[in-house]
Amino acid sequence: MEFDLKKVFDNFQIEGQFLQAAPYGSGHINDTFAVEATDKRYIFQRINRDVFKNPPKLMDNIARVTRHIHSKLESQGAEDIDRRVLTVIPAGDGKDYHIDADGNYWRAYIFVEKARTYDVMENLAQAYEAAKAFGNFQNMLVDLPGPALFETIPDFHNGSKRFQAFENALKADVCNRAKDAKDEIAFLQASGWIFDIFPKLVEQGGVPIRITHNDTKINNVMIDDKTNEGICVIDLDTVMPGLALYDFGDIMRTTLSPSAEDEQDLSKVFMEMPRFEAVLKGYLSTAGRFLNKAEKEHLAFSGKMITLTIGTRFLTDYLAGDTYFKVHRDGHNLDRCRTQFKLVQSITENQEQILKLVEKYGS
Ligand code: ADP
Ligand code: GN1
Ligand code: MG
Repeated sequence: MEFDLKKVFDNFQIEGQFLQAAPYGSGHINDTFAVEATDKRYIFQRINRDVFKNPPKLMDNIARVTRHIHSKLESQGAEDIDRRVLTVIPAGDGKDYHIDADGNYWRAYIFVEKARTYDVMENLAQAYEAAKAFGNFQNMLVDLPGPALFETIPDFHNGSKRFQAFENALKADVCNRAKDAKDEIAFLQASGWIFDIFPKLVEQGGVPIRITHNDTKINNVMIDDKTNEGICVIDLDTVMPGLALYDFGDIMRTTLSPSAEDEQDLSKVFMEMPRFEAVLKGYLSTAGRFLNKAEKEHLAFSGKMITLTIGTRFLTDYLAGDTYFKVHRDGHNLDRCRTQFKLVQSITENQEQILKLVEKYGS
């Protein structure tokens, strides 16, 4: 789909003049563009309406969260604040978004310069810093005033519902693809029992609902080019009530293996213990301030849980005909599912050692 970015740009309160725009990044959900203007660079995003049903409320969440972090950083005397938290640019009418003539919802952020995102962590220091940044992000939102944030995607990490959606997609098998995913289907069907564990912990009162990011994939944190610091947490569409455990689980999912999420050679997909140690230490260095005992104890299990859940979503989308995640080749979602399930197996094989490290650093 082609968009007139200059026209979109002109609907935002930006002093500079539009120069050029190009598609940017490797996110699976929104349409993202880097826009160069005469004053500075911006990120423009067309919000995915199939995924996010209520963009105004979503943008209200993001405005509240970014303003809160902004004022916190200000009171701490932090420098470079617009590289440390996303800055939402208001549209001409003062709203946090602009609706174009075709009904598309657009938003604009200041481009976080001299930093980048990585789909795969290049070294342990980056892994540590990224995990630390996500923990810090949660920590800064512990005292967000006002009513609960809007749930932008209901039941986002509800594994039982994700499993149910998989079963429905399998039954319908609209693209006749189940025959190509027999092993993955069998693996998942044997693992369905896992999904009840975290919701039960919440029900029993041990694990609290907090304000969490809910999409702590490693390419959702910008790493400073010079210092390697996790300078800015981005992709705030799913910041809403959730479990800290899911956030740590997704950090594990996207850092433990040296391979890409869509690696086709599964022999390259396995967890490396030093990577786990780095993210555990990084996350606890900030989140350790507010996590309770039950949360800390269950960190060890969170990676397996979320990796299975995301694998389930990839498999479901493959069976349903690739309607949710952006795909760039045939079988892309199945490839992604396979890496997730392979990683689940690898985590399971290393569970004892994982538990030992959690006991060492988390108690
Ligand atoms: P999606 O929801 O599709 O994953 P993201 O919000 O994560 O979209 O953005 C996609 C990519 O665009 C990110 O991984 C990052 O590389 C880049 N990006 C997003 N926001 C900014 C920003 N403010 N400054 C610089 N790069 C950004
Ligand atoms: C999506 O938006 P992005 O690419 O950072 C997805 C996550 C998945 C992830 C898998 C809103 O994240 O839940 O874990 O893909 N985001 C949404 O790579 O569904
Ligand atoms: Mg993203």
